[in-house]
Amino acid sequence: MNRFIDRVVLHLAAGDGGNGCVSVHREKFKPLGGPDGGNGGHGGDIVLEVTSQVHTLLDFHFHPHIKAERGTNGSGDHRNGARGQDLVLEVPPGTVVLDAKGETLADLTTVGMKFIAAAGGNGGLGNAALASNARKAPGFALIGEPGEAHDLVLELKSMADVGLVGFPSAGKSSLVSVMSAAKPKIGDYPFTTLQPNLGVVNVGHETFTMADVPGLIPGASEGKGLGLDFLRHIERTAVLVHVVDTATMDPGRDPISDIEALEAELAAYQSALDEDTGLGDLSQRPRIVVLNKADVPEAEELAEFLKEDIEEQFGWPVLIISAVARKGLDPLKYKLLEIVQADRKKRPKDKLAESVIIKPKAIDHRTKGQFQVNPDPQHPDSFIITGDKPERWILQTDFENDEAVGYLADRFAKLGIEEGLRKAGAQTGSNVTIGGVTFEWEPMTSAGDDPILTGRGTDVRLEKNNRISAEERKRASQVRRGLIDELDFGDGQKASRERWEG
Ligand SMILES: Nc1nc2c(ncn2[C@@H]2O[C@H](COP(=O)(O)OP(=O)(O)OP(=O)(O)O)[C@@H](O)[C@H]2O)c(=O)[nH]1
Ligand SMILES: [Mg+2]
Repeated sequence: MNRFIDRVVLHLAAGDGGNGCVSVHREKFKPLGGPDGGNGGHGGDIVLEVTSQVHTLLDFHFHPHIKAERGTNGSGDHRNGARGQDLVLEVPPGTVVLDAKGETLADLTTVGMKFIAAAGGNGGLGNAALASNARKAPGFALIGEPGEAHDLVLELKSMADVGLVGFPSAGKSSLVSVMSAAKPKIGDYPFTTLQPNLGVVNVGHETFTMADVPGLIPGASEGKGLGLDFLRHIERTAVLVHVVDTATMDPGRDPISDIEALEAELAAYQSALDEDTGLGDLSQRPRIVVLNKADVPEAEELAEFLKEDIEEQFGWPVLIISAVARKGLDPLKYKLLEIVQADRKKRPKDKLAESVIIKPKAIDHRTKGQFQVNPDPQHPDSFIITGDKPERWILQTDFENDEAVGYLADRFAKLGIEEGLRKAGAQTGSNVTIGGVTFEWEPMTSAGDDPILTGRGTDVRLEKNNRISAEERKRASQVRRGLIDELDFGDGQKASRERWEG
């Protein structure tokens, strides 16, 4: 099978976070020893990693639905749930990641580069982690957040050094077949080649790669013939080769008008990628002209006759060859190698990408924690609140549990949502929607007051028991002495404030 899958839509679902646990420590003679429910484990991420071992996106074509493991739930006795395993998907160098709207998210050029394609959900805090001085024994825990779920598009842009362009049947595939070990399909009918083929060309101890792309015809940029879609494969080439059919009998075609026609199509092809990579516009790319089929006497005559004119008109080197008779191939190889090597020198050395991890949208610390209150355009006296934190908090809340709902209200008040609603004109009883949940607003504070934190988690059975466990005391002292991070839950994960804050 020689199918070249160069574009694939992935349906990704990262792992959900495990739920936090509500549990109360039990021991002989100490029946109610304090909250000891552990945290849920974080869900696994879906990560793309560039490797030299894969060359196509074929595997994804057959398995586009990808789901990472869920974190497990926390349990009693301060046991945290296990983290869901990350799912690492290997992609070839030259893979470009786009979102469903076609926006480029990452350009994975170098082996070792990683891209977090979908982030796992945070595990929910258990009631032990939710305990505080004001809330000694929470009777609730947080639910794990769902993992990111979305579609991403992967496109492969071959990293060929040389790109062959030409009319159908000009002999592009024939040229690749005689210059490399690749065996592309060759035919005497137009559009024999439907997908780009890559060949490796050896010149002494040096090598370069050559991509043969489907034939181009005038109007390709408007979708005529096979269109220009596949040109993304030659965007990164060091040199473009015009393969010209000097033996064509087509009226109205000759080498010079063929080159002009294809140049017009290339000019119409605009690539967003060029700006990103700084590789320059396709129109700036070095070019050479190959006049093919010189084994046909009239063709050779025409080629000799036009060579100088073409050189003069376009300013590019012109070589006369015959792919079928294998004539003129060595000068062509050396000429191409020369240009490729000059280009390699110019390009910045590939930095070792071992540690490059690209995250889709890094949390912006300036906007972090902020939220917006907007009137609901569809309903009177209704408001919609958007913002990363409040939306996540909604997901973490067990609405069956009054204490959990109360805790949510406390968090909202602390963040300033009450104030925001008031400013936006909300009144007691207004409808407020956050992350798909709608409720009637009941202000907890009167205007101007600081939010009063209510005594959530005052389970009467626990009221008399203010003793903290030995485990907790040890932890607290370790935190004070800076031996452990207070956010380190011992689950082997790096303590990250960001992950747990809020
Ligand atoms: N006489 C002669 N025929 C050639 C030469 N190179 C290619 N051909 C013939 O031209 C026809 C088209 O060759 P391909 O290599 O398939 O051409 P292509 O440019 O890849 O064509 P598409 O894939 O359709 O764009 C075939 O019948 C080849 O045998 C050559 O040097 N001399
Ligand atoms: Mg071909």
